Amino acid sequence: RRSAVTRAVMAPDSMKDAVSLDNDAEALTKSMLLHYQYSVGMDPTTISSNKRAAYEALACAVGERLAAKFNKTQDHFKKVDQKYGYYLSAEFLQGRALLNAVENLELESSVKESLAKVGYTLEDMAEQELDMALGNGGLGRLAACFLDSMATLDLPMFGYGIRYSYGMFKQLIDDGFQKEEPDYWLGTGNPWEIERPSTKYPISFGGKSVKGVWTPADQVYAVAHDNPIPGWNTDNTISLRLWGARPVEEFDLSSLNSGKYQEAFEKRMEAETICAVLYPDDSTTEGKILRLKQQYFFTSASLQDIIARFLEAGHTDWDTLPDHAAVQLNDTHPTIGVAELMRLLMDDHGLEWDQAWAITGKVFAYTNHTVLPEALEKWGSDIMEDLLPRNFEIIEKIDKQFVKEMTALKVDKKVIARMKPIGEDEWGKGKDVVRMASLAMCGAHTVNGVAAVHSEIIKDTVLKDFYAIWPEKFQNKTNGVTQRRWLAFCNPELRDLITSKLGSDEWIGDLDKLTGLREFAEDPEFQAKWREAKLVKKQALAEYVKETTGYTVNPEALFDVQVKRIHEYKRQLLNVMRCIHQYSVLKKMTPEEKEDVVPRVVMIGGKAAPGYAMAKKIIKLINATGKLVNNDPEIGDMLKVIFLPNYNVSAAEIIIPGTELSEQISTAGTEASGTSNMKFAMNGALLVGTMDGANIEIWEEIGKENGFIFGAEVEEVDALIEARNEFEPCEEFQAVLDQIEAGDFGDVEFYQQILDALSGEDGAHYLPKDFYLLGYDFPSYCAAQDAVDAVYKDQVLYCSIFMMFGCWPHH
Ligand code: NBG
Repeated sequence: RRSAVTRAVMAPDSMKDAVSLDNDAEALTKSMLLHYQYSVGMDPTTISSNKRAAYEALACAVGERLAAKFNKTQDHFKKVDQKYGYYLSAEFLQGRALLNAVENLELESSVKESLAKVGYTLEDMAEQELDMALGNGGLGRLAACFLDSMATLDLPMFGYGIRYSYGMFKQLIDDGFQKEEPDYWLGTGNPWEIERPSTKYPISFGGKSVKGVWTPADQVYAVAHDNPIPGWNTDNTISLRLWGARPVEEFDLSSLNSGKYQEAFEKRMEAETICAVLYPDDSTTEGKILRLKQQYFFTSASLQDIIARFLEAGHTDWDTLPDHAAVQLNDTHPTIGVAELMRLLMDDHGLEWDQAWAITGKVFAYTNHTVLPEALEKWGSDIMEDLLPRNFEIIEKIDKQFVKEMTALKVDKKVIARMKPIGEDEWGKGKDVVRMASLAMCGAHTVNGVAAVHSEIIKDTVLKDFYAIWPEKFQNKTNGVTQRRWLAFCNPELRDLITSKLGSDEWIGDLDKLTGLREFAEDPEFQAKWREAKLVKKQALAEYVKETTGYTVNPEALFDVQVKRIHEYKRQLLNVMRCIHQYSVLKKMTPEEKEDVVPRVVMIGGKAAPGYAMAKKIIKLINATGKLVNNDPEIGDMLKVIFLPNYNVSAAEIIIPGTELSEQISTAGTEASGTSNMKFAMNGALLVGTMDGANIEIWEEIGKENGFIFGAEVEEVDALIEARNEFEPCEEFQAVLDQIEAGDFGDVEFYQQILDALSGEDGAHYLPKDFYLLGYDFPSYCAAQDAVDAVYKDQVLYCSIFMMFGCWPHH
């Protein structure tokens, strides 16, 4: 976009004063109107009738204020020449930018005033923006929250990722089934990014490498796109730098001249394909070559950029690179960076192996986000060698060096064989693979898990062998979320209440300050206000439910929510099975018993990976349950079961503030951390869950007596899985299975896979029978839900407990 500054140069003299970047409503209105005319290119008299164009003009007006701070920050960084932190992530689940920028820049009242003049509200404008959904779930949203924190904490950081043209697919629900639609989020333009066509790096693929000299077959350019990320209560505005792919040669003129149009544009198409689409997998990998291409593409570009910044600052001593750059690898996706930094240091900058290896080992740190072994990426050695022959050569040498080192340490040969970066694929086939987690373990100085329990589990499971030799590399960094987006901005009612009680809004920058509310947890007046604030958000959520599903729900009912990717280990199935059970219980009740029921709306939302059949069947079962229960006049408000379609960041901003009970019910030991548990807690929702991930730390903080904890614990799980064939589930659990089998929810054949997974013989499904222990945990889950009902009946008690959650300080 063109800036208002250049515009003013072209504009008549009378307009020259209109470029003030002040934050008052007058200055902002002027900017917006100028942009409406000159950046968006619209007739000024139409602004009140063209919402989309008005949004674009507003985004430009806010965007240039962001850019001013951004420039100031980058300038400052250069002057100080400090150590930068770099967060390399294949996913950034940013959501919308407008409200976040408006709030962080403290523009809310000016923007509202400016918009009122042209007949809009801030919500009208916010709705125009498509979510920047360049991530799948927790891992990508964590990256986005980290950027927000880094900016707010005044840290000199950069985020690096991929500018996908298509983000996370849009989920439609058609007759209860998930349908996917591509998310062409850039189709309406992105007024927030700053494209930098001159900041570009060549990225090579294929060809041959002979004795360290790589002759690639293909090359593309990675072009930088900066997305400014503002901090709260600071000028610090950092960049999320996303790489887009461009062909090295625009197109082949000779083919074009001879009429071969397709051939002429082939290279362009090939380049654009690299960044075309986000892989919609969560916690599992899709070993497609294109994905490796994407990973190498953004990792190489980022490392080249990091080196360029180091050189530009005038540094000549390579050994000091680790004093100027710390690179965090978000999961295994960017771990090819270990080989790539070696390549850049040796081939482009002439360093010897040993020096390059010493530097590399001080630059990288690696975060592990899952213990599901299928999510630790492995690439066929043949694929790696074909696509990145020079990097493969380097990995081979790292492999040899590792074996030598381990042999010297007298590590058992078999153990070395299963640890080394290149080895046999244990899933059979005897094919050699490159193990990306192993490469990360060799090349990084530390590895961290994302919650205390998870960091312990990786030492005993997926990274056990490495823990035995390098215990000093292991750390924990429990996940966190930003209270700006997830409380202050999405729940202004609660924000204002908290601020008025604490007498300051400092907690928006320092969440520990929330503990100051604890002494008021039992104060009736404060409780009443808290409930009022919650009711406003529940009403908003009820409207959202109506709009997106057509169902009417009662805002006085208990709002019970589980929103996250659909996965067997997260056990949405356990949730819906309890709904089915509860439905039977309600059906059998006398009118007197019914009087005593706590009305509940159970909401479940989330996307299933398009190729994950089981997850898609679970979605259908939830919808079918809703259809049966919600239309039963005997049930009325006592129970509603709702599937919330197309769960994404913007939906979460409506759903989370309106929730009273959050479901975090994964099988113990499977959910690395979870992050929605924290967002719900901040918004004062009770938590029903297992002793898993960060739930454990939340309860440690607020007191287990305030938790609705159920289910097997980590230490018990292995033995229970082992004994699964002897285990007889309770009658109630069996009754639910029988109902499914009786066809109450439609086609039995369709649900057979679910039935097999839960009760079939081993081998009926690709995992052992009831691998996730739904049968075992079912009774204690139901009991925990009854306990929630009992507390909910005593609104004063309920309120004091959920205020304890609201006071949970994040670390
Ligand atoms: C996810 C875990 C979550 C965790 C987020 C962020 C992957 C591979 N892992 O439990 O399942 O909260 O990462 O760390 O997406």
